[in-house]
Amino acid sequence: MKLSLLVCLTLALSACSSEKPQDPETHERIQAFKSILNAFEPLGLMVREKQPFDPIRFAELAGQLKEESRKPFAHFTAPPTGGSKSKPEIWSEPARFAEMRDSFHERADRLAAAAGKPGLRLADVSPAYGQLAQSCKSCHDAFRRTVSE
Ligand code: ASC
Repeated sequence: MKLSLLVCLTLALSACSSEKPQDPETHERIQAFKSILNAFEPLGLMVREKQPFDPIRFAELAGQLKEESRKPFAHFTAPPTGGSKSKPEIWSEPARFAEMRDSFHERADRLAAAAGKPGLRLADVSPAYGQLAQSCKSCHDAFRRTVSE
């Protein structure tokens, strides 16, 4: 009884949504962006002083973020057929997209380099973290929709 109610509700809600099923490349891309967040979020907690600053862990996470930061960009080969927030400008303005991608990678590299210094304090890395976060935001503002299509 409860299960059939849940099935009905799920079907009713999906009928309301115009979202198309996610294509395989979109799925890969989203997974890769989530792997970046797995490093970005705990770094942010330390930068915002919600968690104690642990320089060893900060450097590990910044190294992980640097490595993960490259991965989503292998999964932008073709415009999505569904379930994606990617704007068509990614494919119609590739030079502008590539510039933002490269800037993101430079900032991820700079954060990892800053985090690798001995005797690290929060003040040594928070500006580089802020610049990286700004890079995420600028690219999302330019190239990401607020809802999937
Ligand atoms: C996040 C998230 C983003 C970025 C961005 C940083 O946690 O999901 O898209 O940070 O807001 O400015």
